[in-house]
Amino acid sequence: MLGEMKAVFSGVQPSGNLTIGNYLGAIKNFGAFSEEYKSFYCVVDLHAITVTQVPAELRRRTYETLALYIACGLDPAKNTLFVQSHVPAHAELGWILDCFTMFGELSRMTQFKDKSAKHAENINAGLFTYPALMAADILLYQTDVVPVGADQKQHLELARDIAQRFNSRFGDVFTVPEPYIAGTGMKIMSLQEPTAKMSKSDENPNAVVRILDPKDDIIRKFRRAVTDSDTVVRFAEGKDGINNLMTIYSCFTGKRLDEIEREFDGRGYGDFKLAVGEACADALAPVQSEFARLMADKAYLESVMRAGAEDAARCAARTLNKVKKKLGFVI
Ligand code: AQP
Repeated sequence: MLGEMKAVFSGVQPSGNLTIGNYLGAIKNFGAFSEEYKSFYCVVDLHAITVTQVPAELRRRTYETLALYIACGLDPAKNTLFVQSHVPAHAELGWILDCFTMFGELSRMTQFKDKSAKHAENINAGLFTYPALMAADILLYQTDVVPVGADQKQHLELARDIAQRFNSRFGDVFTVPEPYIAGTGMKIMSLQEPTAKMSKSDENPNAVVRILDPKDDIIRKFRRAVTDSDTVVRFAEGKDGINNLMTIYSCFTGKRLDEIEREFDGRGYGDFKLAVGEACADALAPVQSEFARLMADKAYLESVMRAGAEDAARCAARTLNKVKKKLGFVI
């Protein structure tokens, strides 16, 4: 709780062009909290540099991610939208929480194992301690709810453990956050390797549908999606490709899985893939046009990020001061 209100926090890394996994698993669900929660949505650029970034691209994607937040329906008047590095309290509490996070806990994080396998040349300390910084992001705002995709569940459990560990030593300093993982949108898989998560940094362009992809590309990528040798549109074990496409179709149309099975009964995969592509492109079209309008007005985006950072810094300072006092720092 932040004062009288419940708080929600989430973030997206500006580490690539955002995918429909980021959209369905995270951003699309953020707006639901705006009315009743004090809402903080952050572009987490400090997290992005755990992997090598090209500076000009990181800068561009930071603006783009903020513009996408707004284009996806987050009204800056009702949501605090900001850039992580604009609020130094994140890095400061991140360091403090490093000292309350165990080496063994961090070693068990599957994202660390996956990313260090993928970036063997750059297994840096930040990649390892990423979950402690993520805990700081969340705990600074006395967050009650964190809307995330299922891939972030393990990090969120660690944030809860860190909060409880700190609270049990120093009293009730942090709200212990709960994850909010949206129904079928929880984990969108790669279109080319449907047992692996769809990731914005995937190098295979056909594996990933991006929020800003033109309609023709979206349709083409779904047409090429890996399925199976069966011909029935049915959600079942061993049909990872079809299960993923059904999940995506369900998220974009609101149809249940059994309704989808009935709709495509007796029709081939070709028809189904085209329908998924069209539903996806149609749903993203208004987001894309709003995004283009916003990106043409950098001054507006800068005013949003400045106001957001001021508000976030004010709220974060209250928690950080409390933490410092508890630790015995002279403030
Ligand atoms: N495939 C996915 N399905 C559902 N949710 C997803 N999210 C990411 N991919 C999927 C959710 O999007 C939010 C922001 O993710 P992030 O930017 O913090 O980083 P990530 O989880 O590491 O996402 P990527 O796309 O895989 O980025 P890269 O390639 O840079 O590592 C989170 O809530 C996440 O759960």
